[in-house]
Amino acid sequence: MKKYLLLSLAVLFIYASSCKKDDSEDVVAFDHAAQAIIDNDSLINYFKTHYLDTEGNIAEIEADEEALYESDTLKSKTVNFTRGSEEIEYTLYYIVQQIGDSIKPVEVDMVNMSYIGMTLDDGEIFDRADNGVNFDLYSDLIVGMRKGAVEFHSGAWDPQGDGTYTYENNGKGYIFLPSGLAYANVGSGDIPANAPIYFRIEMNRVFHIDHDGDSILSVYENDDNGDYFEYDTDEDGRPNFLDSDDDGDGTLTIDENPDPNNDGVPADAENSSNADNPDLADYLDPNVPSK
Ligand SMILES: [Ca+2]
Ligand SMILES: [Ca+2]
Ligand SMILES: [Ca+2]
Ligand SMILES: [Ca+2]
Repeated sequence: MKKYLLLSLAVLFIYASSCKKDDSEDVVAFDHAAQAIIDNDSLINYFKTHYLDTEGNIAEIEADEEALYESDTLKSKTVNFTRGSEEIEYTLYYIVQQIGDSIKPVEVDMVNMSYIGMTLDDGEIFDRADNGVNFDLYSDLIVGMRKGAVEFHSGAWDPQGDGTYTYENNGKGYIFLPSGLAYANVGSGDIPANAPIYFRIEMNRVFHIDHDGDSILSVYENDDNGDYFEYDTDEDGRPNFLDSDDDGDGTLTIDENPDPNNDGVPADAENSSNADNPDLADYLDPNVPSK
Protein backbone atom coordinates (compact mmCIF):
# COMPACT_ATOMS: atom_id res chain seq x y z
CA MET A 1 0.00 0.00 0.00
CA LYS A 2 2.76 2.36 0.98
CA LYS A 3 4.51 1.66 -2.29
CA TYR A 4 1.44 2.71 -4.27
CA LEU A 5 1.10 5.87 -2.24
CA LEU A 6 4.70 6.84 -3.00
CA LEU A 7 4.16 6.10 -6.65
CA SER A 8 1.07 8.24 -6.88
CA LEU A 9 2.83 11.06 -5.02
CA ALA A 10 5.63 10.87 -7.54
CA VAL A 11 3.17 11.07 -10.40
CA LEU A 12 1.49 14.02 -8.75
CA PHE A 13 4.83 15.78 -8.33
CA ILE A 14 5.79 15.31 -11.94
CA TYR A 15 2.39 16.55 -12.99
CA ALA A 16 2.67 19.59 -10.72
CA SER A 17 6.10 20.51 -12.05
CA SER A 18 5.05 20.12 -15.65
CA CYS A 19 2.10 22.42 -14.89
CA LYS A 20 4.41 25.01 -13.46
CA LYS A 21 6.33 25.22 -16.70
CA ASP A 22 3.15 25.98 -18.58
CA ASP A 23 3.11 29.76 -18.27
CA SER A 24 -0.06 30.17 -20.26
CA GLU A 25 -2.17 28.51 -17.55
CA ASP A 26 -0.42 29.60 -14.37
CA VAL A 27 0.32 33.16 -15.36
CA VAL A 28 -3.17 33.92 -16.63
CA ALA A 29 -4.70 32.82 -13.34
CA PHE A 30 -2.34 35.00 -11.32
CA ASP A 31 -3.52 38.52 -10.45
CA HIS A 32 -0.63 40.58 -11.84
CA ALA A 33 -2.41 43.91 -11.35
CA ALA A 34 -2.80 43.24 -7.62
CA GLN A 35 0.84 42.16 -7.36
CA ALA A 36 1.94 45.37 -9.08
CA ILE A 37 0.27 47.38 -6.29
CA ILE A 38 1.81 45.20 -3.56
CA ASP A 39 5.26 45.59 -5.12
CA ASN A 40 4.93 49.33 -5.51
CA ASP A 41 4.00 49.60 -1.82
CA SER A 42 7.12 47.56 -0.94
CA LEU A 43 9.29 49.82 -3.07
CA ILE A 44 7.84 53.02 -1.58
CA ASN A 45 8.34 51.63 1.92
CA TYR A 46 11.94 50.81 1.03
CA PHE A 47 12.55 54.34 -0.25
CA LYS A 48 11.07 55.78 2.95
CA THR A 49 13.34 53.68 5.18
CA HIS A 50 16.62 53.83 3.24
CA TYR A 51 19.11 56.46 2.18
CA LEU A 52 22.25 56.81 0.04
CA ASP A 53 25.38 56.97 2.17
CA THR A 54 28.47 59.01 1.29
CA GLU A 55 29.94 56.06 -0.63
CA GLY A 56 26.85 55.69 -2.76
CA ASN A 57 25.64 52.57 -0.98
CA ILE A 58 22.06 52.20 0.13
CA ALA A 59 21.65 51.82 3.89
CA GLU A 60 18.81 51.71 6.36
CA ILE A 61 17.96 55.01 8.02
CA GLU A 62 19.17 55.10 11.61
CA ALA A 63 18.88 58.74 12.60
CA ASP A 64 17.78 61.67 10.47
CA GLU A 65 19.38 60.81 7.13
CA GLU A 66 17.38 61.96 4.11
CA ALA A 67 15.19 59.12 2.88
CA LEU A 68 15.50 58.16 -0.79
CA TYR A 69 11.79 58.90 -0.99
CA GLU A 70 12.46 62.58 -0.18
CA SER A 71 15.47 62.85 -2.46
CA ASP A 72 15.44 64.46 -5.89
CA THR A 73 17.79 61.76 -7.14
CA LEU A 74 15.03 59.15 -7.09
CA LYS A 75 13.24 59.11 -10.45
CA SER A 76 10.46 56.94 -11.79
CA LYS A 77 8.94 56.00 -15.11
CA THR A 78 5.79 54.18 -16.13
CA VAL A 79 6.21 50.95 -18.07
CA ASN A 80 3.19 49.24 -19.59
CA PHE A 81 3.81 45.54 -19.94
CA THR A 82 1.52 42.64 -20.71
CA ARG A 83 1.40 39.85 -18.15
CA GLY A 84 -1.03 37.04 -18.75
CA SER A 85 -3.60 38.61 -21.03
CA GLU A 86 -3.63 41.99 -19.33
CA GLU A 87 -1.58 45.11 -19.91
CA ILE A 88 -0.34 46.23 -16.50
CA GLU A 89 0.93 49.70 -15.66
CA TYR A 90 4.13 49.30 -13.68
CA THR A 91 6.34 51.91 -12.06
CA LEU A 92 10.09 51.47 -12.37
CA TYR A 93 12.39 53.57 -10.17
CA TYR A 94 15.98 54.57 -10.79
CA ILE A 95 18.75 56.73 -9.40
CA VAL A 96 21.48 58.23 -11.57
CA GLN A 97 24.46 58.76 -9.27
CA GLN A 98 26.95 59.63 -11.97
CA ILE A 99 25.96 60.93 -15.39
CA GLY A 100 28.14 59.33 -18.03
CA ASP A 101 29.74 61.63 -20.58
CA SER A 102 28.95 59.56 -23.68
CA ILE A 103 25.73 58.39 -25.35
CA LYS A 104 22.70 56.65 -23.82
CA PRO A 105 21.62 53.33 -25.34
CA VAL A 106 18.25 52.80 -26.99
CA GLU A 107 16.20 49.68 -26.32
CA VAL A 108 17.62 47.86 -29.37
CA ASP A 109 21.31 48.54 -28.70
CA MET A 110 23.88 46.27 -27.13
CA VAL A 111 25.50 47.55 -23.97
CA ASN A 112 28.38 46.63 -21.73
CA MET A 113 27.31 46.87 -18.11
CA SER A 114 28.75 46.00 -14.73
CA TYR A 115 26.09 45.17 -12.19
CA ILE A 116 25.12 43.75 -8.85
CA GLY A 117 21.59 42.35 -8.57
CA MET A 118 19.91 42.21 -5.18
CA THR A 119 16.52 41.31 -3.76
CA LEU A 120 14.73 44.25 -2.18
CA ASP A 121 13.54 42.61 1.00
CA ASP A 122 16.89 41.35 2.32
CA GLY A 123 19.57 42.80 0.01
CA GLU A 124 20.69 39.28 -0.93
CA ILE A 125 22.99 39.35 -3.99
CA PHE A 126 21.67 36.95 -6.62
CA ASP A 127 24.02 37.89 -9.45
CA ARG A 128 26.93 40.20 -10.15
CA ALA A 129 29.43 41.05 -12.89
CA ASP A 130 32.15 43.46 -11.80
CA ASN A 131 34.09 43.66 -15.06
CA GLY A 132 31.33 44.37 -17.51
CA VAL A 133 29.27 42.00 -19.64
CA ASN A 134 27.72 42.62 -23.06
CA PHE A 135 23.94 42.44 -23.29
CA ASP A 136 21.58 42.91 -26.20
CA LEU A 137 18.97 45.06 -24.47
CA TYR A 138 16.29 43.73 -26.78
CA SER A 139 16.83 40.01 -26.28
CA ASP A 140 19.11 39.30 -23.32
CA LEU A 141 17.49 41.07 -20.40
CA ILE A 142 14.29 41.20 -18.39
CA VAL A 143 12.06 44.03 -19.54
CA GLY A 144 12.73 46.16 -16.46
CA MET A 145 16.46 46.18 -17.10
CA ARG A 146 15.90 47.17 -20.74
CA LYS A 147 13.65 50.04 -19.67
CA GLY A 148 15.98 51.12 -16.87
CA ALA A 149 19.28 50.81 -18.72
CA VAL A 150 18.26 53.38 -21.34
CA GLU A 151 18.26 56.06 -18.61
CA PHE A 152 22.05 55.81 -18.20
CA HIS A 153 24.76 57.37 -20.31
CA SER A 154 27.88 55.38 -21.09
CA GLY A 155 31.43 56.64 -20.58
CA ALA A 156 34.95 56.46 -21.96
CA TRP A 157 36.89 53.20 -22.07
CA ASP A 158 40.53 52.35 -22.16
CA PRO A 159 41.74 48.92 -23.37
CA GLN A 160 44.32 47.37 -21.03
CA GLY A 161 45.88 45.13 -23.68
CA ASP A 162 44.75 41.89 -22.01
CA GLY A 163 41.19 41.97 -23.29
CA THR A 164 39.94 43.98 -20.32
CA TYR A 165 39.03 47.67 -20.19
CA THR A 166 38.94 50.38 -17.64
CA TYR A 167 36.06 52.80 -17.75
CA GLU A 168 35.86 56.46 -16.88
CA ASN A 169 32.98 58.86 -16.57
CA ASN A 170 30.49 56.05 -17.12
CA GLY A 171 26.91 56.25 -15.94
CA LYS A 172 26.36 54.80 -12.47
CA GLY A 173 23.32 54.23 -10.36
CA TYR A 174 20.44 51.99 -9.38
CA ILE A 175 17.43 50.44 -11.07
CA PHE A 176 14.53 49.20 -8.91
CA LEU A 177 12.00 46.78 -10.37
CA PRO A 178 8.62 45.52 -9.28
CA SER A 179 8.47 41.74 -9.75
CA GLY A 180 6.25 42.17 -12.80
CA LEU A 181 9.15 43.80 -14.68
CA ALA A 182 11.52 41.10 -13.46
CA TYR A 183 10.78 37.42 -12.71
CA ALA A 184 7.11 37.89 -11.85
CA ASN A 185 5.27 35.10 -10.03
CA VAL A 186 7.74 32.49 -11.24
CA GLY A 187 11.07 33.64 -9.76
CA SER A 188 14.48 32.54 -11.01
CA GLY A 189 17.36 30.84 -9.22
CA ASP A 190 17.70 32.51 -5.82
CA ILE A 191 15.01 35.06 -6.63
CA PRO A 192 11.68 34.06 -5.10
CA ALA A 193 8.39 34.50 -6.87
CA ASN A 194 6.86 37.98 -6.56
CA ALA A 195 10.13 39.55 -5.39
CA PRO A 196 10.95 43.15 -6.27
CA ILE A 197 14.65 43.37 -7.08
CA TYR A 198 17.20 46.09 -7.69
CA PHE A 199 20.48 46.50 -9.51
CA ARG A 200 23.44 48.72 -8.93
CA ILE A 201 24.82 49.28 -12.42
CA GLU A 202 27.57 50.93 -14.38
CA MET A 203 26.81 51.68 -18.05
CA ASN A 204 30.20 51.18 -19.66
CA ARG A 205 29.63 51.14 -23.40
CA VAL A 206 26.93 51.25 -26.04
CA PHE A 207 27.16 49.30 -29.31
CA HIS A 208 24.74 49.83 -32.19
CA ILE A 209 23.85 46.48 -33.72
CA ASP A 210 21.82 45.22 -36.69
CA HIS A 211 19.27 42.59 -35.59
CA ASP A 212 17.81 41.67 -38.97
CA GLY A 213 20.93 41.76 -41.14
CA ASP A 214 19.50 44.37 -43.55
CA SER A 215 22.58 46.62 -43.16
CA ILE A 216 20.62 49.28 -41.26
CA LEU A 217 21.61 49.53 -37.59
CA SER A 218 18.62 48.85 -35.32
CA VAL A 219 19.02 52.27 -33.67
CA TYR A 220 17.87 53.81 -36.99
CA GLU A 221 14.81 51.56 -37.42
CA ASN A 222 12.25 53.53 -35.42
CA ASP A 223 9.19 55.65 -36.17
CA ASP A 224 8.66 59.40 -35.78
CA ASN A 225 7.90 58.89 -32.09
CA GLY A 226 11.16 57.03 -31.58
CA ASP A 227 9.32 53.75 -31.09
CA TYR A 228 11.11 50.57 -32.21
CA PHE A 229 8.39 48.06 -31.40
CA GLU A 230 5.47 49.86 -33.07
CA TYR A 231 7.37 50.73 -36.24
CA ASP A 232 6.14 48.09 -38.68
CA THR A 233 5.92 49.43 -42.23
CA ASP A 234 4.26 46.35 -43.75
CA GLU A 235 2.12 45.73 -40.63
CA ASP A 236 2.99 42.05 -40.51
CA GLY A 237 3.51 42.12 -36.73
CA ARG A 238 7.29 42.11 -37.05
CA PRO A 239 8.81 45.53 -36.31
CA ASN A 240 11.21 46.91 -38.89
CA PHE A 241 14.32 46.30 -36.79
CA LEU A 242 13.50 42.58 -36.87
CA ASP A 243 12.08 42.42 -40.41
CA SER A 244 14.42 41.69 -43.31
CA ASP A 245 11.77 42.92 -45.80
CA ASP A 246 10.49 46.10 -44.18
CA ASP A 247 7.90 47.04 -46.79
CA GLY A 248 6.78 43.47 -47.51
CA ASP A 249 7.23 43.84 -51.28
CA GLY A 250 9.03 40.51 -51.56
CA THR A 251 12.44 42.12 -52.11
CA LEU A 252 14.72 42.00 -49.08
CA THR A 253 15.56 45.40 -47.61
CA ILE A 254 19.25 44.79 -48.18
CA ASP A 255 18.55 44.29 -51.89
CA GLU A 256 16.79 47.68 -52.08
CA ASN A 257 20.07 49.48 -51.42
CA PRO A 258 19.15 51.08 -48.07
CA ASP A 259 22.70 52.16 -47.20
CA PRO A 260 25.00 52.81 -50.18
CA ASN A 261 27.84 54.30 -48.10
CA ASN A 262 27.80 51.40 -45.59
CA ASP A 263 27.67 53.46 -42.42
CA GLY A 264 24.56 51.71 -41.11
CA VAL A 265 22.52 54.94 -41.42
CA PRO A 266 19.79 54.84 -44.09
CA ALA A 267 19.91 58.62 -44.75
CA ASP A 268 21.39 57.87 -48.19
CA ALA A 269 18.95 55.06 -49.04
CA GLU A 270 18.23 54.62 -52.73
CA ASN A 271 15.05 56.36 -53.85
CA SER A 272 13.76 55.64 -57.33
CA SER A 273 11.13 58.37 -56.79
CA ASN A 274 8.04 56.61 -57.93
CA ALA A 275 5.18 58.93 -58.71
CA ASP A 276 3.04 57.98 -55.69
CA ASN A 277 5.70 58.46 -53.06
CA PRO A 278 8.54 60.59 -54.43
CA ASP A 279 10.13 61.06 -50.99
CA LEU A 280 9.98 57.46 -49.85
CA ALA A 281 13.13 55.33 -49.90
CA ASP A 282 12.74 52.17 -51.95
CA TYR A 283 13.16 49.84 -48.95
CA LEU A 284 10.10 51.42 -47.32
CA ASP A 285 8.07 51.69 -50.53
CA PRO A 286 6.00 48.57 -51.29
CA ASN A 287 5.43 49.80 -54.84
CA VAL A 288 9.15 49.73 -55.64
CA PRO A 289 10.15 47.48 -57.24
CA SER A 290 6.82 47.39 -59.05
CA LYS A 291 4.96 44.13 -58.78
CA1 LIG B 1 18.55 46.38 -39.32
CA1 LIG C 1 7.18 44.28 -40.58
CA1 LIG D 1 11.38 45.25 -49.48
CA1 LIG E 1 10.42 48.51 -51.76
